[in-house]
Amino acid sequence: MPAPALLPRFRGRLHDPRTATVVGRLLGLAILVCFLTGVISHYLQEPPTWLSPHLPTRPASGYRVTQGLHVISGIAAVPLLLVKLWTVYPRLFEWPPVRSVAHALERLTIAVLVAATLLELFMGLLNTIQWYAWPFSFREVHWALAWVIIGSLLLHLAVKTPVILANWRRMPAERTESPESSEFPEFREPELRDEVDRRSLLLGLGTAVGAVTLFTAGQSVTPLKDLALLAPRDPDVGPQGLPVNRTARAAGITDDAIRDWRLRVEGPDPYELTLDELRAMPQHRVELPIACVEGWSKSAHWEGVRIKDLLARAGLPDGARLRIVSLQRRGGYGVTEMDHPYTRDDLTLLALRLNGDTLAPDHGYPARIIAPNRPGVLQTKWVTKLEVLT
Ligand SMILES: Nc1nc2c(c(=O)[nH]1)N[C@H]1C(S)=C(S)[C@@H](COP(=O)(O)O)O[C@H]1N2
Ligand SMILES: [Mo]
Repeated sequence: MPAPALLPRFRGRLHDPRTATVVGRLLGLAILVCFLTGVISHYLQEPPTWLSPHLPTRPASGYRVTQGLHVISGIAAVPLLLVKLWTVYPRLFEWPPVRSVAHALERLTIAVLVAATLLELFMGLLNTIQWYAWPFSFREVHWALAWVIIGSLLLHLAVKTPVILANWRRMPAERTESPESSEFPEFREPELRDEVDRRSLLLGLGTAVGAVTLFTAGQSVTPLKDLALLAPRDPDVGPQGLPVNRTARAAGITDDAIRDWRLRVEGPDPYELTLDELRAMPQHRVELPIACVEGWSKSAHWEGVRIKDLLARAGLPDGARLRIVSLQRRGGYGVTEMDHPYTRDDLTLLALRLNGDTLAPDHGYPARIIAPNRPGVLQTKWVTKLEVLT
């Protein structure tokens, strides 16, 4: 069947399987890193019951690294995906559009893969600038789409294995040793010309990936912080040198609530403490990062009382599973849960001080949680009650 005259014809030489393979490999690597670090983030933030008693609290900065990588690889995937789509988009106009059932299914898989990946990256990017413009839960949809992407990607790779293998290595261009071919580029072998063009394309792509990475990675990679011109967050900007996601005012923390503040610990031997009584308990100093899911992170010095000591005082010397309740009355993350590995860890504090001073109101005054290898969203501020869960 001849193709309708209206269909565009493509003469550009980089819409070929070799270019698609080379770019696809890099994109695949970015997606793999993004997926694995995303799985880690998901399970640290919302562990299923069977996993929650086994979460590792070391390395203490683990989440800072994995979530930093998650956002870095996601951002790098944007130019990679755009170039990959440019390389293969003439396939959209293939004729006939469907050759067999298998071919129809293959095209459908690719449609799902492309749509899901575009939406996933776009949602993620908006999340890093704290724009939750969705009528649905960001986290649930981001998580579900990740599996759609991995499933359709594996199918895509399986179908394309022969093409990928055939193009994995550069074809040695079969030279016909004629003297003109080396002196006059226009007489060179077509394969050789393509290789030169492909190198230019990859150089441009590499520059784009390098630039977006270099100009954003500094929000979590401290040595690059002065280059983070495109990063939504400057890790240095905020009270006590630390960014703030939700301010005390936004969380509805009133002066009255703070004036009457007590810490209540509910366990076998429940008790209440005033701030002065808490300050009279043994204080410990730790250096731990706040690592936000949105990709910024910053290390700080915290001082306060070990959660372990507070639980021992309530008759639970080995730690316990906790519900942590904050003064916050509206919005998410006012109530969080913390399992054994964290509550018995020496580094997990109910922090009263940050970088040498009393906590700023926006950082959770009078008291907040700080724990190792823990997503920022679970480092609860304005804590007022610790409830033992059984
Ligand atoms: N009660 C409460 N605690 C909270 C939040 C919140 O919204 N409410 N935000 C969390 C998030 S998303 C992050 S990244 C950290 C930020 O801590 P910081 O503002 O002290 O830097 O606090 C966490 N603690
Ligand atoms: Mo966060």
